[in-house]
Amino acid sequence: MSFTRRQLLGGLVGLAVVGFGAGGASRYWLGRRDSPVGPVYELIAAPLDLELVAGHQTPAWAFGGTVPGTELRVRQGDWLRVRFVNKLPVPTTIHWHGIRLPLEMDGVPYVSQLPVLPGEYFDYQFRVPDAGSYWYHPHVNSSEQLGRGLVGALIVEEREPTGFKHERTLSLKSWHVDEAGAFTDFSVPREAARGGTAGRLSTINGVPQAIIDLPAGQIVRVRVLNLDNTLTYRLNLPDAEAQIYALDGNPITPRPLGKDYWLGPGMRVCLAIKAPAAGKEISIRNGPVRLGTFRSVANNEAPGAWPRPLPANPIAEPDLASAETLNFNFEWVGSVSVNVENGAPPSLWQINGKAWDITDKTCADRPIAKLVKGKSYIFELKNMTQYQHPIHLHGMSFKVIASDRKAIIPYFTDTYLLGKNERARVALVADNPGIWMFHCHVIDHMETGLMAAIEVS
Ligand SMILES: [Cu+2]
Repeated sequence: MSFTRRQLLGGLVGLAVVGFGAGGASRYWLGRRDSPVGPVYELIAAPLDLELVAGHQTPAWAFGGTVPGTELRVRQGDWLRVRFVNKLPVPTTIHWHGIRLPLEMDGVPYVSQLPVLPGEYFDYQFRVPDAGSYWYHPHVNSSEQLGRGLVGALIVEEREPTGFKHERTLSLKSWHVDEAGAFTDFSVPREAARGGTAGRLSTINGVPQAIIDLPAGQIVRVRVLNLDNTLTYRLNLPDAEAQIYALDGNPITPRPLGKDYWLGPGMRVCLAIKAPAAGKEISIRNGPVRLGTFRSVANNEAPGAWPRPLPANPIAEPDLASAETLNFNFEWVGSVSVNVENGAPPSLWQINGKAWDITDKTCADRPIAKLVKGKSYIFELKNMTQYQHPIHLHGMSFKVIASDRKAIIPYFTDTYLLGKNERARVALVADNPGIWMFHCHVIDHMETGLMAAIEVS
């Protein structure tokens, strides 16, 4: 590493973390609101009473006054500039899931930046290299903060027209609420030791059983984002004409959606759907359970054509012949009683024999692997548990190349859903220096050990 944490934090304190009370906050503003190189957003996180259950209020937390949060849009290659204002009663950060960006913009507390305290703001500014569907969320007390609604879509538009004339974003999230809209526990140790604590009320864009209109006869780009803490959605659209155009932001050669697509927490799938005749409906389902409905609405346009494949993102191709192989074993070490008395989360999961402790600010000082900048690596991912884990890497995308469970058509992603007892191989070029979180995106698993840091220098 070319810096120590102390220097990093010292630099940031002076540079960008500025309390409102400091006076003249605007003089710290680095961008312009009419910036020619990309949009400038002011994004406020604040409490929001929400009617998820009819007739009842749920004390949610929200980005920009909505759940999911304000949909941020920026064009590929441009700068995204977000002044993030914390009006919550707790410290927080924003992590930009799937975006390849500099470490100091990555939103990991005590690694990228200090937590943004109540009443403070932080300016996030970075260039977005890849088009696709991404999302943003805190990386602090994630069970509660994501659980209360702090999730939102970040859409990076292609620089040239793609041929899609219509587009929808569907953010999936299930809420930990009871029949009266009150929050239930976001994390229960005995559930964290299994598949994770599931919410009970499924929503699309914050609405239970949402109805989404589509223009009849048109091909619609439908971005489906799993912003849930826990659930893997077995996404299916019975009888729909649907093609997959991109996985987790990165284009693939279009192929039919098929019977169902397993969309783990944090993952995204970009579909093209041919809307049926006016008045017809398509169920949006998780396995056999209906989450919502597409409804076709009459329109005057000529019938749409299937667009060509989306253009590839500029991700470096790993050199498999020279790549060094690193093994990562994901293990269950459940002992639910540990630590529960003192309020700390139990330690239930490990990567290569090490459990991450979210209460220990020094964990990132002990990276589980050190990669040489510019070199290619193959990660051999071995799931030694009976539960599936959506394995996510910050800062870099990787190419999925093999699995012992299914045929893989190699593709780039930031999150791979590693099945029960599955072994998979992914490859990458370590081209982004920093200390990057490598973790399961079942939030319960991440907060009870299944996280590590990988250093690139
Ligand atoms: Cu997991």
